[in-house]
Amino acid sequence: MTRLILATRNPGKITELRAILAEAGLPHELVGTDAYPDVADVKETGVTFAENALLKAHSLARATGLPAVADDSGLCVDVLGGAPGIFSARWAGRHGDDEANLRLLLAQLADIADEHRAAHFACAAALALPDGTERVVEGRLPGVLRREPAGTGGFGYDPILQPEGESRTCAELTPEEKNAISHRGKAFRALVPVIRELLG
Ligand code: ITT
Repeated sequence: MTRLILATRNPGKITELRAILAEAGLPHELVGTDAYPDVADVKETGVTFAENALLKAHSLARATGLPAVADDSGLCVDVLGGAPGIFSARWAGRHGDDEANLRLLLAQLADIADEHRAAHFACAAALALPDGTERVVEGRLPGVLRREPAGTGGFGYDPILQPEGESRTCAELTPEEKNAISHRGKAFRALVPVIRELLG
C-alpha cells in the first residue's frame, strides 16, 4: 500500500482527508507530519495559496521520500481586494490568534453595508512526488460576513462567515455539514482523481 503524507499537525485535517480517500476507494495509508518528527516545518514564503501549498508539499516529499499533500487556506474579502488571504492566520499580528484576527476584521468592515460584505474561504491543495512531479487544485466556500460572531464550532473566521444559501454561520454547522461544503473538502475531493492518476 502506498503511504501518503499530509503536511499538517492538525488531526482534524488528517481525519477529513482520510475519510475522503476511503470514500473514493483509494487504498493509500495517510499519515501526518507528526509521523516524521525530524522533518522541519517549511517557511510559507509564497504569495498565493497555491504557491504555499506547493512549497510545503515539495519540501515534505523531498524530506520523506513519500508522495506529499499540503494545503493552504484563508479568508478572502471582496471589499478588501482578497485580504486577509494568505495573511489570514496572522491578520492581527500574532500567528493563530483567531479571536483577535476576527475582531480586527469586523472593526475594519464596520461601515460596510450588508450588500458589500461578500467573502469566501479559499483552499489550495497540492500533491508533490519525490521526483518533483506536482499538481495543485483549489476549492472555495462563498458567503457573506456577519456583523457579530455566532456559533461555537469550527475555528478561525467560522463564526462570521455565513455560507451562500445558509442562515447559519460556519461555526453553527456540524463538522459533517461544514466538510460537505467547505473549501478544504472541495479541494481535497478534487485531489482524488489526481492521486489516482499519479499514484494508481
Ligand atoms: P496548518 O497547521 O495545517 O498549516 P493552519 O491553521 O495554520 O493549519 P490554514 O492554512 O489551514 O492554517 O488556515 C490559515 C488561516 O485561515 C486559519 O488560521 C484561519 O484563520 C483561516 N481559515 C482557513 N480555513 C478556515 C476555516 O475552514 N474556517 C475558518 N477559518 C479558516
